[in-house]
Amino acid sequence: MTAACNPVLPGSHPDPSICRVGDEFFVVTSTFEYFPGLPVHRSRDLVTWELVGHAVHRDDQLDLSTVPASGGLFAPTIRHHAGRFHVACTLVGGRGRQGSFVLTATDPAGPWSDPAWIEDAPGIDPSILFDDDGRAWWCGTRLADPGDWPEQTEVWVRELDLATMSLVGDEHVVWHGAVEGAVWAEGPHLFRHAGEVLLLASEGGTERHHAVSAARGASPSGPFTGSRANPLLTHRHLGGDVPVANVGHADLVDDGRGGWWATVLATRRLPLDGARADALQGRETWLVPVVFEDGWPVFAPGTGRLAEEVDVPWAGAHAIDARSLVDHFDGPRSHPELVSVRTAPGVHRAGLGERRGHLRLHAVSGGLHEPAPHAFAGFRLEQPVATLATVLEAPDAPSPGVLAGLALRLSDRRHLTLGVRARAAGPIVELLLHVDGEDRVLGVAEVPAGRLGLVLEVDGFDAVARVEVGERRIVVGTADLSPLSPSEGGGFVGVVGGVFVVDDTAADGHDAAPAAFADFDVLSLVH
Ligand code: 6LW
Repeated sequence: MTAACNPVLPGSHPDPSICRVGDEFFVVTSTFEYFPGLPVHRSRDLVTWELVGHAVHRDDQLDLSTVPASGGLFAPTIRHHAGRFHVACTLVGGRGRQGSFVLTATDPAGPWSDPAWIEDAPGIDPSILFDDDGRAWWCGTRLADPGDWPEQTEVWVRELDLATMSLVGDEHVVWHGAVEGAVWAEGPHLFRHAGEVLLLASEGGTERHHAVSAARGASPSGPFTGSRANPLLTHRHLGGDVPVANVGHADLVDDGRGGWWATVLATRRLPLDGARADALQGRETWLVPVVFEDGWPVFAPGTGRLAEEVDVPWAGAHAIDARSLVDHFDGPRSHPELVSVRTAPGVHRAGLGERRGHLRLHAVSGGLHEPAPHAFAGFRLEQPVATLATVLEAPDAPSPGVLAGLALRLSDRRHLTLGVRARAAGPIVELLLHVDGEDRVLGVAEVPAGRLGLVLEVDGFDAVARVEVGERRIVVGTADLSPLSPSEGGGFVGVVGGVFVVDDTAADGHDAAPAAFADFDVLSLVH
């Protein structure tokens, strides 16, 4: 088939930005508190995509250790200029350095540079236009001060001096959104097209009212005139009972064959109690065909809606299956898709060498509810139906404060754990749902010490938790996962499923001496 299957980057891959270099396309997405950050995916045909690297792949590039959940690395932009990839992004929150910066690399697989911090660049969602005349222009969005209404933001533009990586010349506020009263004008990108400058920006907020609009002007610094067809792409008028919603944050690329494409973020919606809620995957990356008419982009021509299959006429035939992600922890490096929560030196990678074939996680926090680095390694939940599994040893000796096992994590405030706890009376496996400061016990099973399999079977908003002891399969409990839906639990990130260990006798923070550890034989996420 030659159709791209949407979402082209399933699982939590929000705020996509795309560029083309020769016959290869590159997409970068936002990652918030997760490390490594800012994955770069590559495709030759827009149909099959592979992860080639992360723009944030070293602990010393940026300090994520104290960023809040859904803080950290916000919407990035990727562009290629003078032989180098440039990723512009913003680090939000935490006690380390914040603000906007640029990372560069000649090879998207890395190494990526240290950040070049851009002074006097308030706000978020930076983007760079490398203009035809050799000049470069920076644009971003920030809260309007004073705004005429709350949540009003403004898109601003300044020239970027590439030699010094600093902003020069006058600042130009060019856009507040297409409609009077628009909130959260954001995700701006400037393009040179047919001799004019095209401004693409989203508005309405990243949830139900998300929408993409366009404006045109003679110069990157404006003034810009909006399209009379704005918003050019949205699902907000379709109501909540739709399989795909929250459509926005578009970036554009020409395919070098006369065609145009956009990447956007969108959320799948699944039935819940007679209505729908956002799927656990959160905001994902979708591909949308684009044509230009009278100088304006037309998104999803003929329908104006995102489609699950998008025909790419020049792509070869491919079969695309839902992927399984498996790490047996026996290679020299961990699986490239494996992510950890906040940068925690030595936590998620030190384990590999200590016992070949195992991932050893040292507890660094007392609980996954803490806004701290966690001893956690997981994969994005890419599809609504998935099985997450691991194997570990239930210890003989009691260690009541220590819990180790599987977690489905939406945020610090919302997660499900299936964990082993070693008490004096023998080990137990507990199924716990943590919601806003409260642990709900959904099931407990007594198990013998020794090797155990832990399994979480997820189907939409339902989960079944099992423990496997030899040939025995014991159901520990079932869970309603709807509190982990991003539309219920909030935030910018979808659910990540992985292994973890916590020790509530451990001091907070990653400088503490490791109090406890757990060895995991495998982590598998079968979709
Ligand atoms: C991002 C902004 C947004 O910076 O949400 O959807 C913010 N839009 O553009 C976090 O993803």
